[in-house]
Amino acid sequence: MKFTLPKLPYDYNALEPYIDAQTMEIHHQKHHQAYIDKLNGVLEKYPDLQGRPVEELLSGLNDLKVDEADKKTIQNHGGGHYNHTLFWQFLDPAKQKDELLTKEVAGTFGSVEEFKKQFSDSAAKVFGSGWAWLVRDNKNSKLLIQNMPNQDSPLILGLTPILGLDVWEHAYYLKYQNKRPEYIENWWKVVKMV
Ligand code: MN3
Repeated sequence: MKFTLPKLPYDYNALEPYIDAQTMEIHHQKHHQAYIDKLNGVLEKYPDLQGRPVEELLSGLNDLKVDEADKKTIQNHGGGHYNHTLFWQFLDPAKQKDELLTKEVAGTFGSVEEFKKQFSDSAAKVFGSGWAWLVRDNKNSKLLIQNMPNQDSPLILGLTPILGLDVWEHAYYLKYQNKRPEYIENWWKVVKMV
């Protein structure tokens, strides 16, 4: 069974004016689709890995019996597929809140505003392409902010993603050009959970 592009739970223009329809459409149909195609492509060589959930491929990456180059392809494109699948779900024109998470975030970081400030600062500091994540450390269940380069999934480090922000230029360049901090600030206006 091959991986397929998940449908968005809203229209491409639903996040206007903060994230524009053209960016959403290209990001979903071209970028996300390309990660899926390359992931499916590399798995053609490994029938025993086909049908395994992408979470399992990523969290067990180091134990996969595959060539090093193919492992890197699974890390990059499996991560790309997994990260983007989550990213679409983090966005919500209706901005529904998760009260329990909001409470925990406030408890961990001092306040929701302080969390947003720390998360935004972290996202602004990603050098080149990557993501900022709010994750839960599987070792102690604590929340923390963690930047990841490229499409590396937090799962690789034993961290469970809770909320993530794509700061690759393809996520914002059409509308924001070099103004990543402005994109980050506006992203909070269409994100759910906190
Ligand atoms: Mn992206």
